[in-house]
Amino acid sequence: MTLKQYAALVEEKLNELVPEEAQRTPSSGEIPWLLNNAMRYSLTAGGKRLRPSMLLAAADMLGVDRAEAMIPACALEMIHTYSLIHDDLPGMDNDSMRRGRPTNHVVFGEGQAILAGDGLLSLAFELMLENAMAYPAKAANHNAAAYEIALGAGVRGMVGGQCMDLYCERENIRDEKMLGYIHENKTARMLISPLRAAGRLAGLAEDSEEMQALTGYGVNFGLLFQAVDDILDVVGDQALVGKTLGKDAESGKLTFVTLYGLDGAREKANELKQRAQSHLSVFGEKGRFFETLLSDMADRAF
Ligand code: GRG
Repeated sequence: MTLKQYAALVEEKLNELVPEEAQRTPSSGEIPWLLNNAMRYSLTAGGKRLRPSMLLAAADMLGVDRAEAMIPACALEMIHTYSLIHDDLPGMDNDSMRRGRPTNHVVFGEGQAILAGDGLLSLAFELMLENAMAYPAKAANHNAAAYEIALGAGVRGMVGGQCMDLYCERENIRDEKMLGYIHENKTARMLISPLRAAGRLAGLAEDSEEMQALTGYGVNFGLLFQAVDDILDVVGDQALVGKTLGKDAESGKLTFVTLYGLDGAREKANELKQRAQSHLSVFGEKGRFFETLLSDMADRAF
């Protein structure tokens, strides 16, 4: 299976989980149409579905039933979409384009956009807990998978990283160690958690060779993803990337490029690619999806 094929499965399930609703006064227990449609607006705006596809591909690689992995995968995409909606708000990155469309707050207003983000975040956990209850014999694995996703998304992960990112931008702090913390948490943790969540669904022990390899690949792939994002902000084509470019330099943001220069950032990207690659040997042929993903990601920076 390719990334496109996994993404198509995710797309179909997301459409089923959050279908378009007509305007009417909500009955108790229903999602109000406005909240539903604001969540759906960003959720179905055509992202790459990278995180859920990684979860499904890792689940396949580890022999987990794909039907069991589908809800954690979609939940991860909901959390990622919430983070994009909130990141684009005037109080954060203040952006008007995302996934090739006007941002959520431009269309629905700031208050509703905040709620659309809150809604996607809580719906993700509602669905994962419901899914865990649907597989009582494997509830421990499902809970552990949801725990990995909570860790990656939360105060010890993406939210923590975003907090320090905002702080450094406002205080004009440019320090390599802080940059490492921000990238690892704001970006990489949401790319590590799909792999670790799949490992948990498969019942892997923390100290197993596979879990360590999944984590090692995820850390390096996640940092590579950020390095590529930073490089594309300088040399990318806005129509292809689907968001406003050139903002990092304008805002004095701490990035791989502002810290190491363009050539230095490309060198780092190459190192990260090699390191991620080194963790795949344990999976042999079954790791092919992740090998291709790595090359495709790295190639975007050169
Ligand atoms: C608001 C808690 C909170 C966190 C925001 C999303 C985010 C964290 C910051 C956005 C800044 C940024 C560009 C980070 C780089 C990593 C990233 C999340 C890129 C976008 O992800 P893609 O390329 O997007 O997977 P699509 O649209 O394809 O899903």
